[in-house]
Amino acid sequence: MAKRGVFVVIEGLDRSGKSTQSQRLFEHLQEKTGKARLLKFPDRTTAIGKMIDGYLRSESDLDDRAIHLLFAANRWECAASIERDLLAGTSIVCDRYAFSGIAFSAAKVAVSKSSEGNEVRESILTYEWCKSPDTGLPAPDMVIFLDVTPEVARSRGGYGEERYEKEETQLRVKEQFRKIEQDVVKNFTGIEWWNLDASKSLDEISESIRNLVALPSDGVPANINKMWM
Ligand code: NYM
Ligand code: MG
Repeated sequence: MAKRGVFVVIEGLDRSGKSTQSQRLFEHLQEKTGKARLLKFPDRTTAIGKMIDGYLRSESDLDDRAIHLLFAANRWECAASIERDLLAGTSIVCDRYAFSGIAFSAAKVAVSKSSEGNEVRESILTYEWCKSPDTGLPAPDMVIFLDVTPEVARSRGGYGEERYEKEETQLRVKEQFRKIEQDVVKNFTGIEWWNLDASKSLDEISESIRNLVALPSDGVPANINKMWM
């Protein structure tokens, strides 16, 4: 296995258990290798992150394209340090990344009424447009998607108060994640995509994640791929 760290992204809908599992994987890698870093996007602590936080809490309104670019900029703020740490042998666990960026933005729809009075939903941003601002970011070695049904999410206390935390939105976001998965599997062989059933117990999921991360199919390649390139 090459010396560089492994870059693992944990993705999923809201309430899928990403944050708990990211924390656990981070602790596991820290214990095993002594060199691990936990990241979370959006990183609400930076100046850009504070703008994102205000938007998510509906304290501010922003144009759909503007907020999409802010989410991407929030990742670019970290890009150089991610590369540096990976090359220095530190493994990175990241709670959401560019995949959430596409899924939540491409899922946005404008609702209008047809001449017959039916509700019509039209996408606001295209999939390709949503991809472009993240192009060139360091790409992870693997994405672990925690797959949760709306029923399970509801049984965990339902969604919160933030923007996007509605069942109708989450279903559309899930469709976008499926599209991203197909795109990754077909076109970006440097990124392994795994789906895990997130309705299982926390311990079962942690164990599956540890097994996946212990066995990247061919070890960690020395180079770092670029997102969507
Ligand atoms: N989100 C997250 C986006 O819309 N675009 C992005 O690029 C990222 C990283 O922000 N509903 C959305 C997904 C979530 C929300 O994330 C906040 P979290 O993990 O609940 O703090
Ligand atoms: Mg959330």
